[in-house]
Amino acid sequence: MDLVEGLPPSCYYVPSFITPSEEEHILNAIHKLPESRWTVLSHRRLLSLPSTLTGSARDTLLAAPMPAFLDAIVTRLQQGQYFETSTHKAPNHVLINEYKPGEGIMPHEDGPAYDPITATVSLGSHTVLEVYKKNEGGEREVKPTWRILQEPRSLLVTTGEMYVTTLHGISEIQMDEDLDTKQIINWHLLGDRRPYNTGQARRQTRISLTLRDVIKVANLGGALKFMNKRP
Ligand SMILES: O=C(O)CCC(=O)C(=O)O
Repeated sequence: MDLVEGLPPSCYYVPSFITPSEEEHILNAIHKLPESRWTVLSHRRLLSLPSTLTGSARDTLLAAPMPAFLDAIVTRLQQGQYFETSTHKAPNHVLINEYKPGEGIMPHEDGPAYDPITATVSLGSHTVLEVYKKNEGGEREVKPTWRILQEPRSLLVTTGEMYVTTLHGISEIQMDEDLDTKQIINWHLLGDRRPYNTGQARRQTRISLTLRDVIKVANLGGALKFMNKRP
């Protein structure tokens, strides 16, 4: 496995996790989803499948299959044994985020509703994920300690210590700068450094797939069978 050295254990980066035709197939399927399924925020839009989490703590998934257009990714994640230690041994939920150039996500933690394994596949554009340590008081440090370049079609897996001891976010910028072996922790693992060799890269629209295993799953049986229809 492609462990990202220099980061707290364990973080894996896999370039070309999916092929260009798989990327196109998945993007087409996402673009066919009804506009009404998206939640539009000021700096990105997002969509949860099979559904958003419910319950008073918003930590429960209503049992339903993952979308069929993610079959290849889910199978490959299981083959790679990334979810070997998680409750259901496979992701059961995907959060789809769409970022236009200049959009991003505030530094945050992924929280206790999920097993501590996050698998992110990037579609359509690269981005740079910024990872922040927490100080002794548990607050996040002002500057990121690490920057991870995620190429289109790559996989990033965050588990273990890294999941609980750090926060991650994406700056709201159009152009990523300072891209080199010193400043990008996974530089040596990139599949193709050529687009980044000038040290700069302009972002395009990026769709990320964040696959996770929601710990609590409610089986509501036949009454809600219609929710099991796979997009
Ligand atoms: O889009 C990304 O790569 C990050 C998404 C993220 O941090 C999240 O969904 O919690």
